[in-house]
Amino acid sequence: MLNLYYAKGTAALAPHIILEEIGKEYEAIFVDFTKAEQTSPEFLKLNPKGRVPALITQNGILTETPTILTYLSNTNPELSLAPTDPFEFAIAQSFNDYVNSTIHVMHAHGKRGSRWADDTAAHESMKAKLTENMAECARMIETHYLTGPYVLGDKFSICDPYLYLVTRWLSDDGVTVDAYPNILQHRDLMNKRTSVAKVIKLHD
Ligand SMILES: N[C@@H](CCC(=O)N[C@@H](CS)C(=O)NCC(=O)O)C(=O)O
Repeated sequence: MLNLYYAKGTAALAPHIILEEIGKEYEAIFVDFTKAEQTSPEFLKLNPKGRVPALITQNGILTETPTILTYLSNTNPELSLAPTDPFEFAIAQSFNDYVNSTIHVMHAHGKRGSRWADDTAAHESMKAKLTENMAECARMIETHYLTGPYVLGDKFSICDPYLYLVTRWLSDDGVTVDAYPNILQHRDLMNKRTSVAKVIKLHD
């Protein structure tokens, strides 16, 4: 059985939704950031990065959201959660990598500035650019990545819960999501899924 370590409002939401979509037995284990459990010796023994998501599989631990999403899709091929055509699959990876390497990092500049600088004035400076930078990410998704109604077109895939998470982060970071009709439509579509309705309660 798979174990997913998660915390509220984090990137773990994306694989959490996919685990529900898959419908097999799994355990979601809450890591309480308010108690700094992600840096406890027990958790660091599992994941030395001190981050979530972390997925424990029968072969060992997996970290990095796009990796976990791809693993879940590859181990459940009958559900077609990612394209099989190499180019189409690369497009899916391009989106998930963009979220992981650019959007997530940008979002972290809001509350986790101490990763990049010790100077509190620098933290404020990073925060001051947050909405502008996240709005640029929203524009890139709206005009470049999001084919619609799902990220890759007509079919739900491992990209969709990741965009759903980003849409929440956009609002948190002061971006007016209403200005992006495709993203808005995507959020509404995702809100109708049973998997999302079930999992979101644990992340709010
Ligand atoms: N690139 C990693 C980033 C993981 C990450 O930074 N997760 C955040 C939550 S969204 C975290 O665990 N933060 C804990 C901390 O900063 O102490 C991934 O996508 O899995």
